[in-house]
Amino acid sequence: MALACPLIALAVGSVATAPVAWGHDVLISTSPADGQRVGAAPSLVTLTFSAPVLQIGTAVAVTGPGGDATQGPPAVLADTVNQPLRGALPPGGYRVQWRVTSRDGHPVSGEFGFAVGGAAPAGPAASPTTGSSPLHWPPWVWIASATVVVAGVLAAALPSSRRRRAAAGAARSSGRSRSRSSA
Ligand SMILES: [Cu+2]
Repeated sequence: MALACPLIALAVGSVATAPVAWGHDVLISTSPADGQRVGAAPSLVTLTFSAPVLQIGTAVAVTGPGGDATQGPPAVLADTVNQPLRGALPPGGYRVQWRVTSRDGHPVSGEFGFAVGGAAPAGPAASPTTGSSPLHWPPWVWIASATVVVAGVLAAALPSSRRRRAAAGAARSSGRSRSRSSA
């Protein structure tokens, strides 16, 4: 049981923390907006979330005709993330790929595009996507997987004598059914 106890604790713990998965933050708006065409190159890309996000794990990549368009790291200010851009960005389509850490500790990510000058925006004009984290499985998945883990641990922890008896019983019954079917 020395191995079994930590496994059971892990399974029970994952069920207990599962409801937290429903509280992650979402992207509310961006500047420039997804699909927007701006006349002059912006000096910042701003992302606004539904609640303050954590400082750790924030990443914003902005790529355009000249490659990487960012200048320095993103700044997290409560529910807003500002990514400074290089000066004199060439006209064309720009693609923004972002990732932040929600208050509940889960990563949230997505991408969008905007254009500088007359060019078409780069990237999908789709709504922001949420990174697929295993922590965002619905609760029933957690309960089912935890049940399987606990059942497996209990089966492995059965005294070997009981398992031998059970195996012997299974062999006897399968032998009986074989002889019945051959008769
Ligand atoms: Cu979450």
